[in-house]
Amino acid sequence: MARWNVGILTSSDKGARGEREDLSGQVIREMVLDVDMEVTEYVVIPDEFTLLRDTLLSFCDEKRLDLVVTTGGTGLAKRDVTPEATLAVIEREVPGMAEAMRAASLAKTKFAMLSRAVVGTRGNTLIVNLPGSPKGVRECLEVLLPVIPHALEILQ
Ligand code: MTE
Ligand code: CU1
Repeated sequence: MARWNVGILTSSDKGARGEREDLSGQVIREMVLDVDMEVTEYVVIPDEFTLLRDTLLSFCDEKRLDLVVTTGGTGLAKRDVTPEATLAVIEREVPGMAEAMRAASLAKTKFAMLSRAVVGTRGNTLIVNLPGSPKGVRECLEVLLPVIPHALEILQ
């Protein structure tokens, strides 16, 4: 059994309608496996604030996951509301983690400055927003994953 339980929340209107395969969710699944984590919850839902917020609440308070990784909905499109839903449920922000992934991403693409991704904690759960593209997910998780097990240990 893996040490940490992870939930993946993909925020995508097209994905929820079955019009787009969730490659970003797959990248998250593969990458967390390497650091003693197991994906026990996985959903693809449309970019709706209430749905996102309630799913995050359920992942934290009912499923009691150690880590929730979201992908998508962090940009400037009118329907991008993942950061707002995350801010509605977290108790404390972890700005350094969001800053670190933005800084590292900025070295690869100028468009990284357009992600409004938030990282924070609710109870014993760490919530991490990632951008929507598989490339963005990979580049951001590469930065955060080496630090996340230590973060989770402190959070217990
Ligand atoms: N970060 C990394 N590391 N790599 C990327 O390719 N894409 C950016 C940015 N962050 C990107 C990235 C782009 S183009 C956008 S619009 C924003 O994330 C927001 O993406 P989202 O709306 O899919 O969450
Ligand atoms: Cu973009």
